[in-house]
Amino acid sequence: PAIKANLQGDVWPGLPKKFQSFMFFQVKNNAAFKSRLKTFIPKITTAKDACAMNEVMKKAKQDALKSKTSVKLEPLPGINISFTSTGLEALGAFINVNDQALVKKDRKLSTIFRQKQLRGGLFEKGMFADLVGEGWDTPEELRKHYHPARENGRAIDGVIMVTSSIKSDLENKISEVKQHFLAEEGEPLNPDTYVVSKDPSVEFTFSRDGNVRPGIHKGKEHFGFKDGISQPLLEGWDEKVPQGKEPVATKPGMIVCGYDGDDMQQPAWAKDGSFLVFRDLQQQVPEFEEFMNQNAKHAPFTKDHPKPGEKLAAYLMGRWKNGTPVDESPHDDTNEALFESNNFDFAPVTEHNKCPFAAHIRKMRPRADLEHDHAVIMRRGIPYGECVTDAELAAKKTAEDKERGLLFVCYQSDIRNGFNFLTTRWASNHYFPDRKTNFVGDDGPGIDAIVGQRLEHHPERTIGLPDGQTPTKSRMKLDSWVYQRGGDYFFTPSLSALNNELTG
Ligand code: N7H
Repeated sequence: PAIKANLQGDVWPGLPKKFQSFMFFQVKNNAAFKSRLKTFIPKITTAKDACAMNEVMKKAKQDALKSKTSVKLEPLPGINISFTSTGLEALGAFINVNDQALVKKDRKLSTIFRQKQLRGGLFEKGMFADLVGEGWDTPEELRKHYHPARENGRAIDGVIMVTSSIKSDLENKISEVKQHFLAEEGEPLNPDTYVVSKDPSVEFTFSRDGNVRPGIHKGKEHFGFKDGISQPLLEGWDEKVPQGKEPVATKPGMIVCGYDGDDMQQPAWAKDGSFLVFRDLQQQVPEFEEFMNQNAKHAPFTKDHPKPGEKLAAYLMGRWKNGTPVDESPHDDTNEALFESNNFDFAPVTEHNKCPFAAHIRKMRPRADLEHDHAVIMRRGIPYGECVTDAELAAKKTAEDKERGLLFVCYQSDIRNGFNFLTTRWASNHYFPDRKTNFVGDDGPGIDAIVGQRLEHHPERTIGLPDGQTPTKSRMKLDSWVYQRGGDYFFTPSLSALNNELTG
């Protein structure tokens, strides 16, 4: 099948969304789930549908510009579905290769299962075993919602993502999804009055809701930075973007299974699928602001700057809050032409006089720091929670009853070489980007201030800051403002795999 009709739309080109609900589920009755899933497939939003929806949005924006009115909001609802390894197991399409009893019982069967098995051990392990197992995450946090201790292992079998530009429309879609999987067979479609089956196919165990921030905060995450500026452009899939907004192109196989750039040699049914990582990341906004205001005076580059706290925040991020790259404009964020610029690569990469080596965007996409991109992700997250209040800012502390952050989502063809690599080998590793020797002391460029995590034997959380000297003498001790609250590893199959291997 043509790629666009076979790929789920959130992977690429992305679903337009103002509101998004992540409905996590456990499979309760394998056979019922399989048959309900079969009839659910036509409701899934493909890449082709998403391209058409993006065109509608583009046109609405153009019309609004022409007629000088506000953009007419269309609901443009989207639905995608992804599974953990236990979810695929429930559909009989994945088997735990560590199931030695089965391997012994039927060698032939186990060979068939092995051929069907998705390669990439982290998917099978899940986020809890991976990140708690290695000591990065604390079990208490992950257990709260996502991994309540369950005798028989993993707590989540899959997630249905529902998106829309209009809240009431999102709510209707959620009810439709629930009815589809929960109602007695043959119930007429009426999400308000259906009778829940005595033996439902799944249980929706919990959900997480995100929304694009309203008004002037639109497009900005909770710390106030413009987000969604830089994404890998897939070679041959994405149109070329205008000069000055051009990130390094990426082989489609880095993101979507079965294409040039995917070395995983997955079974044929994985083609046009992608691995999804979901991570619930809480942000402490007043604490972040307070740190910047207090510590800006110790930064080497804030003298005489009108907004010292903002400048320090920009250096930790690699972009100013309005998107201006520090590499292109280290002292000033007023040139509108740079607000969404991707026209930089940190070269010359041995000099440390503009963007810090360990700034968030540099750690996460090192551009010229590496000879070629070898770990790339497609980000599709959405903020959650209320905006920070004036009272919290005045108190310099997140209120006890408030939680806000990012429902982080990314896609890749290999979790180890994507999310896991970026988090553990780059963000949390003080010595990356490597081959930077011009520091005083041995602690390298430093930790990613936003998402770097620390193991006990690691150096304390510090970052090297450009100070006009070689070697750099200035290091700043950092706090943490982003806390993991749980998540998991999923696979987002193609429409043909859903139709054949998973429900056939
Ligand atoms: Fe990051 N932020 O708003 O503070 N991120 N990020 N991220 N991030 C980026 O360029 C943020 C997180 C990447 O191509 C921007 O579009 C926050 C994780 C990558 O130049 C901003 C959180 C991971 C890029 C933020 C968070 C990444 C990127 C600049 C958590 C991966 C693109 C906007 C709460 C494991 C780099 C832009 C490039 C950019 C923020 C998490 C990765 C503003 C708040 C967990 C690859």
